[in-house]
Amino acid sequence: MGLNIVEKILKEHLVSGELVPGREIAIRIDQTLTQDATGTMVYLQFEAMGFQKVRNELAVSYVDHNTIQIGPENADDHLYLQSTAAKYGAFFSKPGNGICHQLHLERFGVPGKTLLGSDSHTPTGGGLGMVAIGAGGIDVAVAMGGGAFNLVTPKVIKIDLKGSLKPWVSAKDVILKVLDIFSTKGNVDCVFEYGGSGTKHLDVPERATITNMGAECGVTTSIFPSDDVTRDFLQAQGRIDAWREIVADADAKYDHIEKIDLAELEPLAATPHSPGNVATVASLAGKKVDQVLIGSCTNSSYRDLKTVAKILEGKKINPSVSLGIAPGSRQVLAMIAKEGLLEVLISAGARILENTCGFCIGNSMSPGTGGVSLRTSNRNFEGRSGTKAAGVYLVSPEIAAIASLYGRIVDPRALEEIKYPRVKQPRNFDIDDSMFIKPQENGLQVKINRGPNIGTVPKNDPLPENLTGVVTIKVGDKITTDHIMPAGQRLKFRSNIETYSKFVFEGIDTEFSQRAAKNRDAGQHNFIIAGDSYGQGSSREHAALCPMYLGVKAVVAKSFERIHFANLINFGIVPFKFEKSGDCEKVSQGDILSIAGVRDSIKGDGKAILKVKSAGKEADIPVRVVLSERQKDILLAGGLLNLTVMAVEKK
Ligand code: MIC
Ligand code: SF4
Repeated sequence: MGLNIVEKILKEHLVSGELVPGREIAIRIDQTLTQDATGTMVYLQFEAMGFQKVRNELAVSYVDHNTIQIGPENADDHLYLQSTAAKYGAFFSKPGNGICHQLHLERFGVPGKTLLGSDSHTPTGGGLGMVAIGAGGIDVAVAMGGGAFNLVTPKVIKIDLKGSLKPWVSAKDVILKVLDIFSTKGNVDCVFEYGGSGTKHLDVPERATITNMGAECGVTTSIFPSDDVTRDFLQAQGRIDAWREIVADADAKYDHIEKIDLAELEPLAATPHSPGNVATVASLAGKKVDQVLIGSCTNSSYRDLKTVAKILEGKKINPSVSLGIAPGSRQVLAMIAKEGLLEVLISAGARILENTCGFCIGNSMSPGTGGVSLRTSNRNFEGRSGTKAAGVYLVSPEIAAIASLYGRIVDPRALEEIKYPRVKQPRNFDIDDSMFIKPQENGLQVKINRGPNIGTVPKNDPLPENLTGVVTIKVGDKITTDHIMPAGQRLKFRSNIETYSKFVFEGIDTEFSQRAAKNRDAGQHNFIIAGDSYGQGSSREHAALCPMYLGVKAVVAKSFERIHFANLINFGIVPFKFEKSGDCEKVSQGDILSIAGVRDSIKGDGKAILKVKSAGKEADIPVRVVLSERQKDILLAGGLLNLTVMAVEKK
């Protein structure tokens, strides 16, 4: 029987288990990437687990999230990361080099390889035909130590593309269409595999825009074939040797096939406050816009910025708009500078921003109160921009550029005064790898630079026999890890769990952290009750690590998203699901809860009874957590760190 692309690559990397959808497998990880906001914890855990050297083929430590450097914290992190990369054998990408996903695509990605990254947009590498997966930091630390990565064998959904995009419609509209079809929930343990005759009309950066934002659907990853288009990209990056063809067999099987005719798509936007709220640009036309931001790992390639420059050429932006542009990498910035396009952007009135995550993670360029911000990034969760009372719309670079000229949303297909600039991939990209620092030969002698912002990894106790405590918070559906663990102005505390944990759920309930710490200190366990799709969005393991530090022992939800589910287990928090989702309504914040014999239930089939007590209310609610044997061991040990340290000590 023929194989699809995902099966081919997983088969080549299988360490244990069977490739049967729904079953847990372990795969070998060739490449890893980390970024500074999650990376400090990755390296702290790598050290705490007793690893001496990076053992996978390639590890790259990028600095792209925290580059604002107000106060010493960010710089402390950078120095720590530079010294750990040198000591343990990773490449170090200096701040200013660019955004991890764009850089990895340009300089390191290899078709057919596996890539594990401590960032949810790692699937950007799927644009090059890699199985590229986002994970919690500790899973990446294990992979860097040579360990396998465990995942549920995904169902493979084929997205069959035909035709080609019309003027003013671009890759962003393809993925917004996919989000419109599949939404942001219910796609856990699936992969989108793109195929069909339409793929040959999308270049690698366009494919990467599409695979990048598959993360918003909650799929494990997204992937394109490695074909002539891939070869041309690698050739233009001076890396033709990295190319190999990987296409699906003609008789490959899929769990589902979704057909999209590229020629039928129109410009789309995601409206506040979810990437899944998709509307046509035509239906939003006329909406006044205050801010336009172009960049992020989704849409900051040479193609994107050149398109924007061609639209703005010879024109001035609308006086009421603030336009910010952040190139994805130094390569992109250098190329648009050399070709005079940077000058075009500057004279149009754009603010040129550093080539980092910047505005996307809310640590700069927050819009004004009540403002409307049009962005080419991938997430528009409430408050992520740094302004809760702002509306963020996600659009293509084309729609963003046009809006910056008119001061409102415009469907450009009807415009006669501006011709659509179709930008082609250059024959050769500019190559200058001088901001990558290679692993050092005598690395082990390097002294680690541990400034005061570099904390330690908090310890957890093994899971107790019984859980008793209170519902410290009850939240609704689609709670993102941005809700749980805000980034933006709090981002600089990522390496310091004691301080960072003061901000857990800050945007929803400013007193959560104090309440939880008080319960913990009184010997009570904290419970979180949640609705559907708990833990959407980023991979930040801090959304499990900080609650663990505050004494949270269980989250009981209607359903969970993949990375966060794994992170909760990795930090010894039991992710129970309601057996009947309607039971969620029977539990309220402040209720007294208990689960007797939780260790036995974990050892067995994961079924347990959640006893609820509060004034005038008593209920026994069936809950369950379905776990692999490996996950059971992790939870019983109180987390992956405890388990790995135990295993290393035994050796
Ligand atoms: C994001 O886009 O939310 C981030 C910031 O890149 C996160 C990682 C983090 O929180 O550091 C992600 O996507 O995983
Ligand atoms: Fe950075 Fe934004 Fe991409 Fe996350 S989504 S890696 S914050 S650019």
